[in-house]
Amino acid sequence: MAEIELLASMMCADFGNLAREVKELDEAGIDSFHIDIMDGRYVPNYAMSLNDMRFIRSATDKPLDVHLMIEHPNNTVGLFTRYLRHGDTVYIHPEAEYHPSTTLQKIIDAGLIPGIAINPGTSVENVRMLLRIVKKVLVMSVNPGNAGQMFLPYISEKYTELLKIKEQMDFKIYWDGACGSDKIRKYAPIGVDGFVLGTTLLFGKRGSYKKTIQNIRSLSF
Ligand code: S6P
Ligand code: MG
Repeated sequence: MAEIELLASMMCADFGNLAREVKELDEAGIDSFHIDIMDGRYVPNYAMSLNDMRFIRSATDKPLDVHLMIEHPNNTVGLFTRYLRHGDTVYIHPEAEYHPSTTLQKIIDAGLIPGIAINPGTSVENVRMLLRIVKKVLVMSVNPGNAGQMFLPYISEKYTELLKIKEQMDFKIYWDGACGSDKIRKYAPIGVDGFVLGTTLLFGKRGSYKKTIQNIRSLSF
């Protein structure tokens, strides 16, 4: 089994000590920083924005994983891509766009990794064509907008479908929302490539990030 990727959901970090949070997570061995960008329209929250992303981009050499929860990202995706670098990912929500493939092409043209995020209420069938374009699929197991929500069990069948399609195509699958140790134990061995860690497993815990991340990695063996 390939080693799983662990991503820190930075909207859950302590913003009073953001520089320290990034440094500690970086040194603790996190693989990538997940940045939840919201516009208060596509989702009922604001969370992080462009300047938060820019700061984190400047504070680490690890990849950023930018999850755009905004309406019509085609209009503003360039604001984000211009500050990102080779190896960084940008996800859009296909439902938020008239022509998602045009927006994905902008991400590709910027030299970045294109991804789509799939809402709990969106079926794999709805995004099937886009799976040929993207390199990453972020499967939401909560409705987008907030951390600390309950896992929605009906999304599980999407993994079965996506893992099957993945055998013929070239994309990776990531878990986003309410990621607990039971989910990593179950889904890492069957081929889910990475997990976004928020309040459920990583933030607000006793002990160092290093110890927490070591414990989480041991779940997948
Ligand atoms: C939700 C967002 C996610 C969460 C993360 C929180 O809109 O896309 O990235 O921040 O999943 O994790 P948890 O464990 O608090 O649900
Ligand atoms: Mg997210």
